[in-house]
Amino acid sequence: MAEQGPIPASAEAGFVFSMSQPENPFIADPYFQRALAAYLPEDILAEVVPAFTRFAEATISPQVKEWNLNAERQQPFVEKHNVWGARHDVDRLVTSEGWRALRKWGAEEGTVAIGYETRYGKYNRIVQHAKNYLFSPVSGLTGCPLSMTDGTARLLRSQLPGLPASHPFHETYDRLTARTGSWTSGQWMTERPGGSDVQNTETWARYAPLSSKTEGEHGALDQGDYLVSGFKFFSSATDADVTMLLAKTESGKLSAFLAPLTRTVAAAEDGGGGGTGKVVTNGVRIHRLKNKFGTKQLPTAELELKDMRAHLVGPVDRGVATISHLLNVTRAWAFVSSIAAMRRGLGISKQFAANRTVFGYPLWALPLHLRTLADIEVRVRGFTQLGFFTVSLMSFTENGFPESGTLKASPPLPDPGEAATVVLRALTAAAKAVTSKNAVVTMQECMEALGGVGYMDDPDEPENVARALRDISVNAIWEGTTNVLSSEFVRHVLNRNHLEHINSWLSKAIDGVGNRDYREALQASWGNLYGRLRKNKDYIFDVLSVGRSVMFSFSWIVVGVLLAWDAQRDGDELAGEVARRCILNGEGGLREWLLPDVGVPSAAARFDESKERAKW
Ligand code: UCC
Ligand code: FAD
Repeated sequence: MAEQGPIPASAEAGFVFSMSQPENPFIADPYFQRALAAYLPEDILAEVVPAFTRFAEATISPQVKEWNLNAERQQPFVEKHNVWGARHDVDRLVTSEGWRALRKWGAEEGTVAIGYETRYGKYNRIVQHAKNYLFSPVSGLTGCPLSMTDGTARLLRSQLPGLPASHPFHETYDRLTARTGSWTSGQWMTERPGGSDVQNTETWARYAPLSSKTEGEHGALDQGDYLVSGFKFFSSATDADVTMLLAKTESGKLSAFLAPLTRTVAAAEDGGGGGTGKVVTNGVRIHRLKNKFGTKQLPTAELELKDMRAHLVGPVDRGVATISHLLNVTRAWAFVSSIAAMRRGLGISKQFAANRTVFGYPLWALPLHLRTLADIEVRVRGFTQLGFFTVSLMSFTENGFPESGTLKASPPLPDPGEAATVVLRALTAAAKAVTSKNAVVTMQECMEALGGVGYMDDPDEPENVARALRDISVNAIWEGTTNVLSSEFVRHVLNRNHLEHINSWLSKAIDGVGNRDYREALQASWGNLYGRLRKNKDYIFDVLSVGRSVMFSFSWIVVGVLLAWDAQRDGDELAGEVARRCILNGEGGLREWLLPDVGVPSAAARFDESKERAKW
């Protein structure tokens, strides 16, 4: 009898790859812990580390997984009419139970509230965004409405001083910042003629105060003095309680408004029709929900507005300046979520590389694959520093700067006041743009690192890199595209004395870098960029044409400085190697957008084959 050969594989038999169970994402992320230790004082760190460990454990619980799967499987839809064909008083946007549960959980866990509570004092934004970093990858995109809620709260807080206690903004602010029974807010800016250039807005607001006022569903918020009509092309918080929006007034200029999405009919407007007290739409009709590449859990809609009763926020004709308070907050959420996604993608790729065998070697042991992952590690560490430095500055500009010496390991901060505000605005735009753009490239690399399985888009798979790539791609578009933020960056940096404020801070930070090679490389790069910006200050159009390179070069230099400070704080060997690769080799990804002759002074040497080939 012939000897039986190996059993051929079948669907039931043969090799099946298996990934290990996800680990607690806080424990499995030592670099994030290291970064937090630089930006938080010891007493707060001691309190939040156990809390974050518990929260991170919850993020991988079966319950949270189920909510995410449910949000992914049951996409939102709208019921507009009853069976007889009559339009409902309020369009019924139906979202999944999982999506609603995730949003409620996020609010209760304080992803918005921590930024307004006093518990962490000056450091509240850092703790808040550290929590968001853990929440974001499992948030089912509920970070989107929560971020806009945060932004609206920040904006309203700036308006509260001087308003009587009975003014509805007080209650709205309290609701937006509450952990339970909280409201969410939308942000309606984008219209068909343009979302980057909001001056093209076709929505108008007419001053039409009510003759007598009856408090409604949202208290006095229901009784705004303006009636707003128009068409909003993108609304991601279609099921919000309230929204901030832009509209033109009589002057033809933009103003900012706050309105509830539903309201109670007041006696003054009912005209004896028996409708007083009835809850109706506040003039909002859902035209349709969008079909999107990703973010499918999120109910993004086109909205028709007809006589939406709204309150003016901030001075009339100052709509963009007013709503920019909101924009800067949501942009921070965007970059934190981009950084978190990259770290999660890299974690999955590393886990896969540890378990997969190719050509007789474990995947991680192949130098080219290892280099690919190491490059991402440099990038993620750099962006973690950039993101949390920016968030720290946001926290301190809002709450006051720490006493000198409290943060022993933190890089130098700009001076409080105007200098800090100028640096913060530059960093917020740059961090949002560069991390979001890099997140797209990085998630694609993480997908490729898993081979064909990386491309699978199985809704039941929680570690679904394909979905993460689809979802994260939007970060480079919403809240300002890469080029729009580059333009915002250039215009801001070249405005008045802003470049000098930035130079004072950055030069001080670079001068404090102990390693001579790093310091000289950074001085050369920044000296070059600063000199070119100063020389071309009056040629803004020319600088705008290379705005993307300017912003990426600046970001690369800041990332290098922050990594150098990270390395020198305790001489950690790995941190030193990451700083070296970033500063001297330009590794980590930012180099792709550098202005020629600005970045990576040693790059020229790298192409001097006789010197460098042996080191590759
Ligand atoms: O996409 C959206 C929501 C999606 C959900 C978000 C989720 C995020 C996190 C998710 C986590 C999972 S809402 C739509 C977002 N749309 C945008 O971001 C618009 C993009 N376009 C721009 O940013 C443009 O640069 C504009 C609209 C700001 C430019 O408009 P203008 O009309 O040209 O205005 P100016 O001249 O640039 O600015 C007018 C004033 C100036 O002040 P003054 O008059 O005193 O000189 C500016 O300095 O506003 C000031 N200003 C700012 N101030 C403008 N931008 C800022 C800023 N960022 N910070 C402070
Ligand atoms: P455009 O402004 O037409 O831009 C087209 C191209 O022109 C872009 O590549 C842009 O970079 C480029 N461009 C524009 N200006 C310049 C310039 N000065 N220099 C160089 N290049 C330039 N908006 C809201 O208001 N609320 C929401 O809730 C909301 N949710 C969204 C959800 C999703 C899923 C998406 C995809 C978008 C959402 N948006 C929302 C809209 C988003 O903010 C806009 O799409 C974005 O701001 C870009 O505007 P636009 O689509 O009009 O593109």
